[in-house]
Amino acid sequence: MNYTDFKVADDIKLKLYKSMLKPRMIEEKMLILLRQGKISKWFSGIGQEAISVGVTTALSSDEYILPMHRNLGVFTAREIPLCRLFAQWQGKASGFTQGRDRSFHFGTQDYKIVGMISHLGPQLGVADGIALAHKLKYEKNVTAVFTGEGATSEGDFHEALNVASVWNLPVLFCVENNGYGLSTPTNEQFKCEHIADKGVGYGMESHIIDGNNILEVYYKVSELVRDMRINPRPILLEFKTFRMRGHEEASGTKYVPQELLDVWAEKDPLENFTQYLISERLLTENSIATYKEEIQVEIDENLKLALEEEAIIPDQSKELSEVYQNFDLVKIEPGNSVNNIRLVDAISEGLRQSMQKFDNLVIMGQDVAEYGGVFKITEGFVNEFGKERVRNTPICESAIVSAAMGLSINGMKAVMEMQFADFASSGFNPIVNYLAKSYYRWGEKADVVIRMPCGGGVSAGPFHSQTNEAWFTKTPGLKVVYPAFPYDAKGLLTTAIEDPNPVLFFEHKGLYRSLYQDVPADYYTLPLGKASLLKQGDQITIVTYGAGVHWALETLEKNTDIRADLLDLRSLQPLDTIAIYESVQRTGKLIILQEDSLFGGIASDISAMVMENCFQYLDGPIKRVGSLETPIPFNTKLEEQYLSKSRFESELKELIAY
Ligand SMILES: Cc1ncc(C[n+]2csc(CCOP(=O)(O)OP(=O)(O)O)c2C)c(N)n1
Repeated sequence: MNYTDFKVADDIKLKLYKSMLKPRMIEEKMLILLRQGKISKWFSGIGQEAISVGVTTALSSDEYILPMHRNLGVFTAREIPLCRLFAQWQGKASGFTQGRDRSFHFGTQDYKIVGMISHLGPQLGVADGIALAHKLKYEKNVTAVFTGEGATSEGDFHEALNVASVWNLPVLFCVENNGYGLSTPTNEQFKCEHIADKGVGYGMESHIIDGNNILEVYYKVSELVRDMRINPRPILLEFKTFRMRGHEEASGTKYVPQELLDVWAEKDPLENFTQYLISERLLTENSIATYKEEIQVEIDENLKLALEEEAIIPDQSKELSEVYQNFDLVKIEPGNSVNNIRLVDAISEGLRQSMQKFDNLVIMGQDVAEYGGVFKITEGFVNEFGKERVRNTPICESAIVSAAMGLSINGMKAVMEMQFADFASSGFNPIVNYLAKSYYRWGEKADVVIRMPCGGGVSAGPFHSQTNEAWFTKTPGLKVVYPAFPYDAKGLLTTAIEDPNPVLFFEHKGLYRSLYQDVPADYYTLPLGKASLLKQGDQITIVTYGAGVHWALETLEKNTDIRADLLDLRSLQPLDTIAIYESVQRTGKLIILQEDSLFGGIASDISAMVMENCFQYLDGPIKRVGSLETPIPFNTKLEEQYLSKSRFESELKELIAY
């Protein structure tokens, strides 16, 4: 192995040696503990330590690193107390996730490490967001993100590299090409010779580095990041290395030819570097023994602490109270001056005033800049706030949701406009797995609002008409807001932006331009989770939201003899169950109207909750009215037939007559 080409000071060489020795020794210990059933799964990084250690040492401690499951060396090189690492792997309370997630699935702001989620790819986009925040704050920091070569097949890899390149973000994409995915060799994973070759396609500088040569890794990465700080740009690095053990310990290496293991065993990064340092007289048998002893003492002491720590005693209220970051809304009352405006104007106004209030707020979305978004909600924003804060994005929902998360991690706020709510499916993974679970897993908020232009009645067919709130109300950790009026839309949007938790903000397209309301001109907020009682009556309770509110209002205007409570939920998560129960207790009957197809929607859950909590007050069966169990069709007549609107009146009358 060639070490002589890389000029590195002797003290750094020794530091690199010790930094590689430590994860190797920890792993050897963990493999024993694993066999004893004292820790859960283990993903070995033996033979790959030079990459984690070299990259981490080349970065400064205030630069974020987003490691993977084989990057123990990142954590140890950042000098995380080992007792906390061990407690994490044992699912103990002093671990970084309090037993809520395993292995390396955690982050820590104290050490500027943002751990992976199991889905591998999304963190590449998160790195983009972190780097973007640095850029917007004029900080000259590089962000390093790791991935295996297998995960480069995920769309997230492509999206994140493309965004980083188009936005010129200082992200170091570190691909550890260790020969295999779980068991899949590289020739079944991708067709090009080197992953680094892909850099050309993204207009991105790329390099191949011998990932088993610690001096090469450290030297080259140091040079590159020095330059990236002055001249911000993304760089793709392919580290050639090999996975010496199974994907995780239980899966073994049977499918790996022995010759390959033998060849790569010769290239062991620690073994070779040790020999080199001995030949350079920087190490002796004695000093090696001393270093090993020091590390062994550190491991043993910390392991003792972790093993002695009591097992977690489950506390339901603690778990339930730590899904969302606590947020005390400072209610800002609306002023007296009002304008009679449409829903679309109210949302635009709320967004504009939030941009004025929070100078760390960034809007991202397709065509949101000069074009003003397809619904013109951000029209004129570029002139007022500039292109850095009102960002057109490539068509890559997953990377942008992830980038929004990254902005939040690095101290900013993000609003992302889904061009249509339907397209949230292309960013679904980071929404439900990253944003939703982050606070619960490691206490990191996701200060992100995703605006969701949604809904039918506009003859736009199956992919531009869905109202897909139920995809998200299902997922703990997300808030879901769904206003039906301009006044509510503005006040709820400003609150959603103030709230540090991830909020899906549904905006019904059919309501955008079809109704006007007096809306306070100044900034104000409205609390989430409070339904609005639009009409009061003693005969029946109608619970609905979004366009359903207007369908119910029309029905009541037509049938003036019906005396109904009409409850507009406004927010689905949190849900105002108290308002629902109070009304049902007064009227004794409940009909729930939703625009979405019936099965698995919010109506079903409200129905079940009322049955469980108000059964004794009910004078009839609860009725759910939803749209047909088909995709939403394009043809106007077919769409009318599909939508629950067409059946609501008769169902309402039937229940009243019961
Ligand atoms: C979206 C997703 N698909 C599949 C898996 C299962 N899985 C976990 S790691 C892995 C292999 C990853 O290979 P690579 O990216 O090369 O990293 P390595 O494990 O080799 O370091 C697979 C298939 C997963 N966790 N997430």
